[in-house]
Amino acid sequence: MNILKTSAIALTACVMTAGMALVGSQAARAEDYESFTLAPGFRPNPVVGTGLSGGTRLVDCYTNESGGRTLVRTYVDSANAPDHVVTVTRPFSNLRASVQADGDVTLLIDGPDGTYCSDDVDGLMPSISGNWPAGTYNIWIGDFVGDGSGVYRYRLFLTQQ
Ligand SMILES: [Ca+2]
Repeated sequence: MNILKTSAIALTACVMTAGMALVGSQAARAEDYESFTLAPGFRPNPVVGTGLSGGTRLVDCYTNESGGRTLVRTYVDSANAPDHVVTVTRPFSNLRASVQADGDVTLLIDGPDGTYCSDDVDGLMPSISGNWPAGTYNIWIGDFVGDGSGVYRYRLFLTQQ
């Protein structure tokens, strides 16, 4: 009887936690925000980074995803705190950065040859592919909430194509 009661309470707590996740305040995990050093032929392919989207810094960036130049106003973490730092030691002819998350997220990449931005390529999920010169890339996963406590848990995939 007592065991049953305890289980019911534990289940209620789980449901409440899942509900609260929808309004943010998720906790980061030890494995989040990993940095990567990549060269063509890396294994495993893709490598996967994790973390929580968004931040309180509003960034204006532009995509060409809708057939024309489109402004994306997205919230990311501060300029000196990228979610992931990717060091490319030899250039890639075709590397893709893509994100999967539970909500509408964005992808911002500041690399040696410029700044790139993506919002909705695969549904609401962003993706940026092309040639990546050698150098250091700062990557932020943004959203449209502007809540610094971490809104959507995401997975970032870096895939050599
Ligand atoms: Ca999006």
